[in-house]
Amino acid sequence: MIDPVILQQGSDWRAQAEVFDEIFFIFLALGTLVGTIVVAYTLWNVYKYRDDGSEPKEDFDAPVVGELPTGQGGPKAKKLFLSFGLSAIVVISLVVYAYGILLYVEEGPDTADESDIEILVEGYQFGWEYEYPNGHTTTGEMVVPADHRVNLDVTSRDVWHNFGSSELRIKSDAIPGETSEVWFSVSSEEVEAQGGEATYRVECFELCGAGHSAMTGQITVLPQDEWEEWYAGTQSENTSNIETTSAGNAPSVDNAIIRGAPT
Ligand SMILES: [Cu+2]
Repeated sequence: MIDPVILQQGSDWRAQAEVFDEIFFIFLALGTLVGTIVVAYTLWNVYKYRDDGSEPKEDFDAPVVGELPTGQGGPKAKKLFLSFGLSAIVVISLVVYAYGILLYVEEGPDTADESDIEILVEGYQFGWEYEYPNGHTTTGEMVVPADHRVNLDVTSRDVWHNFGSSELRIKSDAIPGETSEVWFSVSSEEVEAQGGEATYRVECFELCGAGHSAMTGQITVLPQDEWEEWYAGTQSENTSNIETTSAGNAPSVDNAIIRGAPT
């Protein structure tokens, strides 16, 4: 069903979590560096130009309120243009870098399309229903294979919801009558590291009613072969050990809350 060669390429993809962690680290590091320089330079000037009771030097060219401290091309002008220039370089580099890397987050890795898993996610008050390509549906728990790009088409049955998993760094509006797309991929190394089955908490990120806080779910990532076995079992009705429900048959609020409760 799925080409193992294509699967192998998948392990080189970068997960959104890695990308966002990198962006966070670079902004934190640069922010700390620039902040340290600015604060240190300020303190140094406070010390250097402190009032020590002596008479001011006559040739001291003090800044004047309401005037740019450019001097006449003197040392102050150099400082001004140096600080503007360095700031511009830092800011422009960050914009270009962040924009480029966020395009990857938006588009995702290039894949051979047949290896992608397409899942329809439908939010309802108060839970999540997932529909797989073969028409099988689960509620609460989404089961996907490792090393594949998983494309989610997110929509809602009733009011505005927002589907997301903090650990996977994915988040997408769930709006009635509209579909928003988001993708994710979990490597088999990560699945192994989590003991042969990786799980991620899913939450609703849009206040949608009384049961909003209980509107949780789970993404379970299985190794390729285990997932194929599970998926094959879903082809025939009700053979899966995952709770199933037919589309359009919305579970009651009470049931959803019980299911969403931590176990
Ligand atoms: Cu919701």
